[in-house]
Amino acid sequence: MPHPLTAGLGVAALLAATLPLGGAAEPNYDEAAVRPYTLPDVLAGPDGRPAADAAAWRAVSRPHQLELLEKCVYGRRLPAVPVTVVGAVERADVTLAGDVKATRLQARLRLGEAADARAIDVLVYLPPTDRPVPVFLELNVSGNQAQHADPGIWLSRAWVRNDAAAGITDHRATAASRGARARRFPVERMLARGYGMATACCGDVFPDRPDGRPDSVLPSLGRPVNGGLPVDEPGAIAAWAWGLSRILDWLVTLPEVDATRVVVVGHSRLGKAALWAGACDERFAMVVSNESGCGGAALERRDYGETVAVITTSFPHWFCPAFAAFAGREAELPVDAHVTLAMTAPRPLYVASAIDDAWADPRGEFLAAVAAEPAWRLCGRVGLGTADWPPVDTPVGRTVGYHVRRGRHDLVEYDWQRFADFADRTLRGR
Ligand code: GTR
Repeated sequence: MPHPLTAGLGVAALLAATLPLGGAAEPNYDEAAVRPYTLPDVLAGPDGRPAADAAAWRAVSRPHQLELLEKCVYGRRLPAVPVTVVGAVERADVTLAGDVKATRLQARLRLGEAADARAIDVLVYLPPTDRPVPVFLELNVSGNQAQHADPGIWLSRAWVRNDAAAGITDHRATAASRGARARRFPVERMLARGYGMATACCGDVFPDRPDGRPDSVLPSLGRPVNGGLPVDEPGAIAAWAWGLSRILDWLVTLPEVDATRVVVVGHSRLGKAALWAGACDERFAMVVSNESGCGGAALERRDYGETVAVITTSFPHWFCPAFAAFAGREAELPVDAHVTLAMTAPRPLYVASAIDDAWADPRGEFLAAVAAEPAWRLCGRVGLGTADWPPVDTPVGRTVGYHVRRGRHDLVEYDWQRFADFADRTLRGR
């Protein structure tokens, strides 16, 4: 049954019906003031009854829950299109810092066959090996050239957010931004652990601004860009997730890549996209959310940190229009973040928080992972396996991993090392 808030109403009516706050209320940071809440059953099928076994979860409950997420949060899934390499894949043997040998691949992928199909530049580093390697795939915000100081990386052509410190002005990548974000993308250390690293700029798929839709992939997929959008119309997060799947289409054709062990990882807004990519595309063998917060791994019903009202006001282009209608009425959402997380089951999922990142609600991210446990249990696995929020810098979990790192909102070496530890154990049996 369609949810009353998403059935038959126009966006204008929905939004008009949804201004209980008189603007966005101040976010709550007081643990004692968190109102009690009840989460929807993560295993429920359309009749409200929980799946009794893994087969019923797969056949009935999971598709139902996925559809609720489409309708209320991220928008309808976008169809796959043929992906072609523009020109040729550029392959180079490079020596990185610390005398680390690597193969660097760069490719411009054309996404689809429409006249207005868009292209995305993908950068891949692989360790020297004669066997296919598992690869971490991450979208970036500032262009591939910002991910590493390697002067051979193509300068991004995407619209990127201005970052004066990184030499990005006028929304265009410049040589001054080379390596500006390298701290967040430790290629040498991950290669040393036997993993490939792949990245592409989210701006190639959907420029991250409220009016980015006409310059995104969406018109080439026949999606509307102007006027009243359908309430379940996909936004930037859905487009980024779709872009991750199209990159995967190409990655799995590379002989050096282990197609059964591609991990999708994302930080913050791109952590939300990584979760949705993993939900929509089960070819991703493992999913990593780093501090994805509201609209990602953090429970919406827990009124702590960023709220639906704030996020849909600041970033009206990220979610489907229906999501904004739940501002101030999160209890009416038929899903919550635990359902988003459960979409990864029975595959391995890692959720990472940072203790000073109150905006993303670290505890709410942990509690969502706890509440997602039944999905793994039904599939015969242990998910997180604990309901006790661990101390800082103390990873926990089995098929679902979790840590809360000391420090602020960021993606640092500590996080990557834990992702690699978890992938070693869950994907490589080490
Ligand atoms: C914030 C936003 C968060 C998170 C963050 C980021 O402004 O409110 O939900 O996405 O940006 O992406 O760094």
